[in-house]
Amino acid sequence: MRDFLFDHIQRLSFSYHATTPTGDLIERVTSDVDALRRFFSEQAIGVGRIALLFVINFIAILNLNVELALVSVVVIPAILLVSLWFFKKVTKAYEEYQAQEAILSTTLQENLTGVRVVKAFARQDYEKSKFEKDNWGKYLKGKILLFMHSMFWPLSDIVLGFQMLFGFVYGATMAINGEISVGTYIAYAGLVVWLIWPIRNLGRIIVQTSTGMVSYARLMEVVKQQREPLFDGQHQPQGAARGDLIFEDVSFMYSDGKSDVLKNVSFHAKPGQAIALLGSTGSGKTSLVNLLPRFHEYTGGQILLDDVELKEYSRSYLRMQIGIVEQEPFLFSRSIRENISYGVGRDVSLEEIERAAKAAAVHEVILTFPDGYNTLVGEKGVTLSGGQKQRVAIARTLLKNPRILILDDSTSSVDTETEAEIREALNDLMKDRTTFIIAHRIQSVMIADLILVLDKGEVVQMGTHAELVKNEDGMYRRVYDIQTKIDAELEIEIARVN
Ligand code: TTP
Ligand code: MG
Repeated sequence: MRDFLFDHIQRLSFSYHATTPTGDLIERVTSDVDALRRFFSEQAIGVGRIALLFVINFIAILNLNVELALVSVVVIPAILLVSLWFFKKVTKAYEEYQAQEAILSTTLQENLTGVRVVKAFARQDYEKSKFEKDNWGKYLKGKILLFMHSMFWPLSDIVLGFQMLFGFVYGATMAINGEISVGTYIAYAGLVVWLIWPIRNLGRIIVQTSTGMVSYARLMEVVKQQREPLFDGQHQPQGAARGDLIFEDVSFMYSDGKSDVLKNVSFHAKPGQAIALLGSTGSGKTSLVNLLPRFHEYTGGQILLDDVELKEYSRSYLRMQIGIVEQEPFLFSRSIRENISYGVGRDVSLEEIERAAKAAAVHEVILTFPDGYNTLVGEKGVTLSGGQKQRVAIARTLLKNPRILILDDSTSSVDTETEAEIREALNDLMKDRTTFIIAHRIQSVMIADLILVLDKGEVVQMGTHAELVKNEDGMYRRVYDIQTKIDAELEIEIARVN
């Protein structure tokens, strides 16, 4: 079950993950699966035992005397009713308890992930009291649950105690009146205890089933989510794509968004060309390139890859053809070697990995680590700087050898010298691929065959560097002027210091 959930959650869409707290999912995969397992191993087995004991003893008493047998089970409907009533109450209380626990694990998970932010803003006290509040909420919910159980037990025991007493008195009266023999009465007294025991446990099982049902429902909520179909496309080309991309009037809005993030974007990227996207933060650059591997579906217009609409391709095919170096790359807590060869889909030699690392200007850095390429990244190993992470991510993408390469701001956290180094390496690698470069520095985009200047989701300018620079009033020229001015001032300053 847990394995299934893990696989399932990995296959859900981006928008599902964007709106679901990680802590909540962790809670469902761990605690709820456990509750369900406990239910099956402890309760479900008990049901058979209870039924068997009840039937055997009931038949035994029936053989002694029919009237006595019926008298001994009159409370069963009452017990059932009370149990069902408690079942409903406990279900609700347990639901709230689990929901609160999920809130608590979300708080915990976010704080651990964001511990640097918490420290940097000196918010430990705030976060501590927030956690305490959530934890206190869980404690109260747990107390309510406990209280319900502690109400149920004495109540059901009292009812059953009266039942037993009633049976004894009734049987005794029958014996005194000579309706049954004393021997029968003694046999009855011995058996009735074993008739009450299963009834008592039936109540317990009904009440405890609620926890199993709640966890089951919580798991089903996740299971019912649509997986992102990976192989749905009709069009499945055999070989690699050529990388010819045409955007026609493409617009796009996030499923939870209010307005279009991209508006009527049209351009043509020919195979092997480099397309640069320039624009202020939030102008939609990342959103635009994320449409290509179908992380999200565009809402208007069309995108053609090699003259076939993108929606015709399967996601798995597109993702094989497209390599992305993300804005904030993520590395696993595994060795650097594993991180670089991640997702290549074939065996790769160390030479290949080294070649990719050299191209991404990170080979030298890796050699300075204690175990070289086998050094672990993250908690148990070295901590990489932002720029080093990005370069490892570039190496990873280069090794995948995609037809379409997307570099989302991938040189933003490296120094100018390293950037030039990477750019040189990339120039070679970009040769036969359609490449999208998202960058803020003019130097990174001026080599592109086509530059798109984005503003609030619209393409406001389009052309080569030479063309765009000529337009004195254009946004591109403005950015260019500012950047060259800063660079010039910087050079003067450096010359002065030296
Ligand atoms: P982006 O496409 O992320 O903007 P950007 O990549 O151009 O910006 P940056 O240079 O900082 O990387 O976002 C465009 C708009 O879309 C922005 O207003 C936020 C919005 N948005 C969503 O509504 N949902 C999302 O999941 C994302 C990623 C963005
Ligand atoms: Mg971005």
